[in-house]
Amino acid sequence: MKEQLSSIKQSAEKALSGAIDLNEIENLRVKFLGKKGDLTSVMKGMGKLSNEERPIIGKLANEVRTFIECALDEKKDALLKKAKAAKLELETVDVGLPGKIPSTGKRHPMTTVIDDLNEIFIGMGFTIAEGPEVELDYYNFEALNLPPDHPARDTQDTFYINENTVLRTQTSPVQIRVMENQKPPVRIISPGRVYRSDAVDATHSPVFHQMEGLVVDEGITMADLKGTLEVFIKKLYGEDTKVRFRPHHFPFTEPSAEVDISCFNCGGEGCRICKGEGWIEILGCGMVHPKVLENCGIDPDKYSGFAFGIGLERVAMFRYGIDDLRLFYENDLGFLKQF
Ligand code: 2U9
Repeated sequence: MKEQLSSIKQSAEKALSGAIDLNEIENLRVKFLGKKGDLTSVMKGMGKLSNEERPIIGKLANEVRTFIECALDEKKDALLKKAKAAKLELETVDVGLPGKIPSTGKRHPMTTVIDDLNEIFIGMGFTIAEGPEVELDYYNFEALNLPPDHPARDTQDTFYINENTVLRTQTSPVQIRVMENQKPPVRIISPGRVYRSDAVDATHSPVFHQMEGLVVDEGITMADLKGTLEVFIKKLYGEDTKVRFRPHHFPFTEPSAEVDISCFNCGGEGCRICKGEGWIEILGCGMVHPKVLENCGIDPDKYSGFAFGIGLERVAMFRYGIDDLRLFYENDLGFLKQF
């Protein structure tokens, strides 16, 4: 039995020295010390020993058990330490390596244009007003002097949510809502997304951006309209820019005008950008129609106002030399990274 015990000790020692992972250690623990293990089966035979031999073999068996237990623990510790060292080695940070530059993105050219225009008007005492893009027919059309069968509704055909609800075709409904809730003086701009039922091409899109402005107070005249827009235009296109007001018609303003600026490319000589005209149309405007004021509960005999609207894609296209509107909405990083 002595030989058996010493052979178990030796083979445990040998097996442990070759063990490479914790799984193997656990298997060896079962093999040597488990209920059906080598040592247990030897000890089961101790009953057959003489009274003299039993304590000697018992002591020896205990020593072998303790030896194997210690060896298992030591090997387990050594393997754990080795694994930890390998993990640390793997996770070492080389502080000398160049850092990764995070991709921060850029502002969309449309956002830049809106921010610039906001800033100009805020500097002139305007505040920014916002409102819903899904709008009641009443606010988008009727309150603006466009009853259901008005022919001008054709040029502002939009998307209907239901009979009374549309995607707004201009930001004017924002101003109607402000006037309903606020007594004059009113001095607001409303930038935002608007919708029209247009097919997509280089100069049309069913969704685009515009900014409208509205001033209502006692004694507001066409001179205020012209002065305000001239200051705005010169701030945006430079002090030398000439401004021209051409009579026009809008249902919500009377009188109405379209505004041209001298071509920023050729200074008025005529070129490819202004199509030889020397002038470029940039916005529409007029004195708020008395009926529109009345619709908002504002007395047109006491108050008057002016309004204007400017398409922002056109401003951005001229500023950045972009000839296709679709580029603004395609999310092509190659395009967007240029701004
Ligand atoms: C109220 C009363 C009147 C806003 C105005 C225009 C003229 C205009 C176009 C410019 C290019 C739309 O984006 S575009 O296609 N807009 O020409 N807009 S007057 O008039 C208002 C607004 C609100 C209460």
